[in-house]
Amino acid sequence: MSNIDLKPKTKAKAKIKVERPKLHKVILVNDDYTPREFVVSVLKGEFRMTEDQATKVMLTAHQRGVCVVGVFTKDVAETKATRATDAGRAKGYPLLFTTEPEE
Ligand code: TYC
Repeated sequence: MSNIDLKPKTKAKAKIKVERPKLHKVILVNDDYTPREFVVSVLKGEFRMTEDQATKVMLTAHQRGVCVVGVFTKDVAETKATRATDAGRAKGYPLLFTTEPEE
């Protein structure tokens, strides 16, 4: 029997830095032409909001110019903003949803 220790005395441990993915806001932008009810229907359909939630968000954008609709991973935020904007464009409305990274 050999007494040679084949196991290294120290273990090299790779330190993997795990970072939370940056979240991105979806922002609803006001305009003068898109009907209020249509904005509410898009918010309900694309962002799974209730009538009450959607109405509050729509009114905030209407009164202040913009309103944060929600916060998502970059991919999800961009997909939802594009789909929601396209829903307006399909009806000839200038409805706009943008995204921006959260601080
Ligand atoms: N300002 C629009 C109107 O008076 C309604 C509206 C609200 C449109 C919010 C866009 O993001 C918006 N018909």
